[in-house]
Amino acid sequence: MKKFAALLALAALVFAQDATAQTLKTVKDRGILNCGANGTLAGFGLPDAQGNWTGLDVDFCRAIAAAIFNDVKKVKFVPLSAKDRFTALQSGEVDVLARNTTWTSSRDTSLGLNFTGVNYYDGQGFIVRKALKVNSGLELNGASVCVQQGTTTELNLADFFRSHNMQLKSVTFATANEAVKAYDAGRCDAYTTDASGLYSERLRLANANDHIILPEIISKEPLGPAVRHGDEQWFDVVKWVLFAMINAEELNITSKNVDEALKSNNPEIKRFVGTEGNYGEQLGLTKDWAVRIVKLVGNYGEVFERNVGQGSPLKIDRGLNRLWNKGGIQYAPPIR
Ligand SMILES: N[C@@H](CCC(=O)N[C@@H](CS)C(=O)NCC(=O)O)C(=O)O
Repeated sequence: MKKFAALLALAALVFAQDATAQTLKTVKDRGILNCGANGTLAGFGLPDAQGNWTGLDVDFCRAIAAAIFNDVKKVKFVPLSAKDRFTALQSGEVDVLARNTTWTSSRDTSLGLNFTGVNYYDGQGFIVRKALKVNSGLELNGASVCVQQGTTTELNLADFFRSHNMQLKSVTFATANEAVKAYDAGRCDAYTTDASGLYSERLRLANANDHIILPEIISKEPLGPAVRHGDEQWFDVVKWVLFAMINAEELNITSKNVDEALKSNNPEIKRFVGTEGNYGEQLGLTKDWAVRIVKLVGNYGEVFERNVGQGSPLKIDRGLNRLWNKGGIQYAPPIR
């Protein structure tokens, strides 16, 4: 009887997993990927007046669509606030969340999410008016700091001041827009967020040159895409789309030369482009899954430079986001 109950429990578990492990099929049947994005952060996720979206995270969702549909238009971008982003993913409103979201232990466990990697290694910083004559975050004792609710930023800010025995007057806002406006209007001495966000938001200040970004980086903010717990296949697909973009850069495969790569005799390149092995099929995709990504969206370096690097108004240095063999920490497991 005990054996039977155990068998029943196992069957229920298998069924439950099977019942939820449907995201790739759902997306294919629907013919469109629902991508939870930032709707107001230049460089990461932002639509223009015509509704054309750009950004590092936006391009990541396009890469998933390229791998599945061979068509980057098959993505619906759902703009999400910091506060609402996790419920949108948990409830199934979006298939993937790619919205400058920090990978933390509680989000990875109790929120029921799986982070699929890191598409931007970031850290939290401060911006202040030059007129304040402050050169370090450690000189901010007693300062008022504008910050956004529902973020790791809010928590790190409190930690930083407490650990340095400094008095903090935090002024919180629901959106970055409100927080930046308040800072620009002089309601706070400083504004704090992920350093990438500081570069982006600085573009919106009335006189960007009147402000400086302080040198301290007070936290680790590994930003990455996330999916729901309970669907291993979908987790693998989203994870390997990111790894394919990073591997493409390492193999010097770009959107410009990917057709040449199809003729290569290099075994690593052959596995990448699908002229050897069935690595795409193993993911539930096609042989040319990675070629589609690079051809239609680009490799990681191309996407970085276009959205946040030298080809963008943000002009952020690659820094930690250089490949592991070029002095950074971006690293992807091999396709084999
Ligand atoms: N990486 C942090 C912060 C993410 C975040 O939401 N940052 C703000 C400031 S850069 C933002 O994107 N706000 C956009 C908005 O509220 O529209 C986290 O995951 O909690």
